[in-house]
Amino acid sequence: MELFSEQEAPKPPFTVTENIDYSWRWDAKRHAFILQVPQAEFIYYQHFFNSKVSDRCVEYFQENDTLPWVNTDWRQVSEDDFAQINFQHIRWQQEHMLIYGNKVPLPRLTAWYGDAGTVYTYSGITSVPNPWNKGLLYIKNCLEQSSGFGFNSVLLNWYRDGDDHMGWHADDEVELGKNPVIASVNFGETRDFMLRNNADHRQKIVFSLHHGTALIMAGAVQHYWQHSVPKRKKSSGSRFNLTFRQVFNKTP
Ligand SMILES: O=C(O)CCC(=O)C(=O)O
Repeated sequence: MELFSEQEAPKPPFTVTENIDYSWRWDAKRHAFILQVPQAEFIYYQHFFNSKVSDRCVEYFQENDTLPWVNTDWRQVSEDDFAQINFQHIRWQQEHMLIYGNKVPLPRLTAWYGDAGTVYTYSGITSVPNPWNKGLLYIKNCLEQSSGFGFNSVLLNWYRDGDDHMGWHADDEVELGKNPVIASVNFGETRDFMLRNNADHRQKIVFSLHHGTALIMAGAVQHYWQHSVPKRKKSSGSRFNLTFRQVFNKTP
């Protein structure tokens, strides 16, 4: 090791199209990249959880009384069979949405957890919270301690393979307040998380979210930017994404 060598700042692990007026810095204290773009700030922890914790989370989310979590091709499990499986920790649901009057399954599995009363409605689906469990509280506490933000609920998304995805949208539901802070953590397969500016859809940001990453979205991002997780044919395994949120108008 060279004496007095300067520590090199890590390279930014995201791509931003040239037409965006942006700046970024490495926050050595938080061990995170801070990316600033018009009307939004992102805090990106490239290694938020180590591989031991991240691997355990992948296992924890799938533990059940019917199928092994390592080799199961979840895509092949029918909706009816899936509904019979008793997951030990997470109450996964196959939700449906209405498209032109037809009921179609969401292209992923979901679960909603939170403090009592944190009812959340998105894509016409109203979710009543499951009570917190040990694993989710552990993740929530880690995020709260590192970021200084507080959260009272979490939406879990299970992308079984590269066909599962999430279309362009913003988390701008009224119950999340004016400028919601949303913290996303990621386990399993790497998938791209994309943002585009509402004005022309030509300004784009891409975070490649791998096992153990955390990404916090803050500022007015939900009013000026949409995000999505596109299909990726080459991705064959499961990815778990958890977005921690603060729901304000709790129902009694
Ligand atoms: O899976 C992701 O990274 C994004 C999830 C998301 O957009 C959402 O829950 O609103």
